[in-house]
Formats: sequence, C-alpha cells, structure tokens
Amino acid sequence: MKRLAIILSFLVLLLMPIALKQLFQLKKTLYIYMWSDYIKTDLIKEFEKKYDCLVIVDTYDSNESLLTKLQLGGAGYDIIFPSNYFLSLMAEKNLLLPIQKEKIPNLKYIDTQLLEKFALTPTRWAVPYMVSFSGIAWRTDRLEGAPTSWSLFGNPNLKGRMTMLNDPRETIGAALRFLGFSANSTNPDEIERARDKVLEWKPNLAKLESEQYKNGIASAEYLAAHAYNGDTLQLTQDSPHIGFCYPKEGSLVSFDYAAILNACNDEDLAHAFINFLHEPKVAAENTSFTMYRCVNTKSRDYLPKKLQTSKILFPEEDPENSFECIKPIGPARRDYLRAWDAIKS
Ligand code: SPD
Repeated sequence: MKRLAIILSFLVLLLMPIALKQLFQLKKTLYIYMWSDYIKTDLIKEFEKKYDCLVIVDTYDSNESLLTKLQLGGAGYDIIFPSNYFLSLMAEKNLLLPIQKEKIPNLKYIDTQLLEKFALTPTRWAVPYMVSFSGIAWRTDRLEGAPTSWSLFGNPNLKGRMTMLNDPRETIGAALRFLGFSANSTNPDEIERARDKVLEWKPNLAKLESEQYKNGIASAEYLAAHAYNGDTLQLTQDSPHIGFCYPKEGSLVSFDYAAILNACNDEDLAHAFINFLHEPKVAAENTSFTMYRCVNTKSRDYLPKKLQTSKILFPEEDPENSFECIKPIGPARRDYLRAWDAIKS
C-alpha cells in the first residue's frame, strides 16, 4: 500500500509539470485589450474551446489611455478595440497590421448601410465591432421629468449627484453640441467655448468617470450621468428606475473597431477571433449580454424581440434623434487635449 502511494505521488510529481506546461505554454494564447463589459465571457470560453487556445482580456476606459499604453510599449496585446476616430492615428504610428480580409468571411455581414449613414468608409486597418451612442442616464424615481438637454449638467440642485464621461471627445463634444457647434469642430474659439461650458458644469459633477458611474446610478448615489447607451441598457435589466435620453441638441455616436496589433503573436488566431465575433448568432448573443449593438446586419434577426425594437439600441431609426459621429480632427486634437487638461486640472 505504502509502495503504491509512493509510486502514485511520483507519477503526480512527474505529470504535473506536463499539465502545467500544457496549460501555460503549449496552448496558443490571444491577448485582448478592450473596453470593459464589452464581450460576453461565455463566448470567450466558446472560442477557447473551438480553437483549443487561451484568451486573456484586459480592459481600458478611453482611447487616450489605450494609445498611451501602446506608446509606452507596455502592450503585448494581439487585438485592441479603438474607436473609428483613433484608427488613422494608430495606423500612422505603425501600430496596426492590415486586416487580411480573406481570413474573415463573416465580413459579409458588416452593416455597411449603418457605416455609410455616418460617412464611415471601409478601412484596411480594422473591422467594425460595436457602435455606442452617448446620452444621459438618469434615475426616473428621483428626478422630476425626463431630461431633454445637456443643460442638465448645469443644474446646481443636482450638485455632486451627476457624472460626465472621462473622455475628451465625448465630453467636450457634448458641450460643443449644446452650444450649437459640431462635435468635430476644429475652430479653436468653439473648442475654448466648449471647454468653458464643461468648466461651468464641473462644480456640479461628482467626477469625470467612464465605468463606475454605472454602479453609482444603480445605487442612486448619482441621479444622472453622461453615459453610453449599452452601459445604461445593462443597468435597466435589473432596475425599472433607470431612464436614458438622447439630448435634443444632438448626441454623439462612435464605432469601436477590432484591430490587430503589429506585434501580434498569432495572426491566424487573431483573424479567427474577429471572424467569430461576427458569426451572426454569436454577435446577437454578445449584444444580448453587453447591450451594445454589433455592426452586423444578420445578428438583428437573432436578437430577442424587445431588443430588436429598442429605441435605445437602434436610436438613429427614430427621426426625433440627431447624432453626429466622432471623427478624426487632425492637428486640432492638440486643442482638445489642451482644453481637457484645463478641465481636469
Ligand atoms: N463599456 C463599454 C463602453 C464602450 C463605448 N465605446 C467607446 C466610445 C468612445 N467614444
């Protein structure tokens, strides 16, 4: 008996490194860097099983922090999910690999009509993933009447109970729209006026924040937040007291793309992952979980009826709403960043 135990322990000791090696070294591994709550975990497991690989996901909360991390070289990622207006910037910095279209047959499902609606032309650097519309999330049980304007953030009665996105283009963009300017203005005077508007709103804001505001709205610590439609729809699954509106002055829309980094370790696996995300049933399952709409025509058919007709998920189909897509603004980016520094300081 004692001898058997010794043999067994010996075998375990012998095989353990092999098992660990299997797990940590031999398996192909895909490193993904993306926005938080932007993919259903079960789908990652499904992909891992299908391709006998590991997928590691880290998250960021803005395009600016994504770019900073990549430029500091602290990357090691294979796939990232920058917004449309960051793609050319990243391609110019030689960070991206061109997409090999033949490796992504599901490109045929990309919703080109939606992209055209917002004047987005096809790019060789990335594949459209999800679309996010920003507006105002609010507590229907605590505020009287639905907000209709970005001017809500100027209401001193809500001081300390509101947040805006920690995102220069989104927040300065909202102020630009409020002032009647384009969210893509490159006019320095308009950008300065938008900066001053955000500075006027700032004393009423608990913080500039792009992720935790969800918990704050859920717990009613915050009564209103500049928010993404998907994040807010996630909250409404658990609470009947959360509303979302697209302000009358116009709201912003942006498209997040899947892009493969130049330093990618396994290009085939990276392409397979992007292709998987665009399997119509996978895309629908992903949307039902993340509450963000995949830029995929066929997936709508597989969504639950309630989502197929959601005015928060498909807001551009409602003539009452007006949207402007955030676009690259060239050298004016410096003016936005200077304005943002002043807002944050
Ligand atoms: N929680 C995921 C949020 C992703 C929203 N897209 C970011 C767009 C930035 N303009």
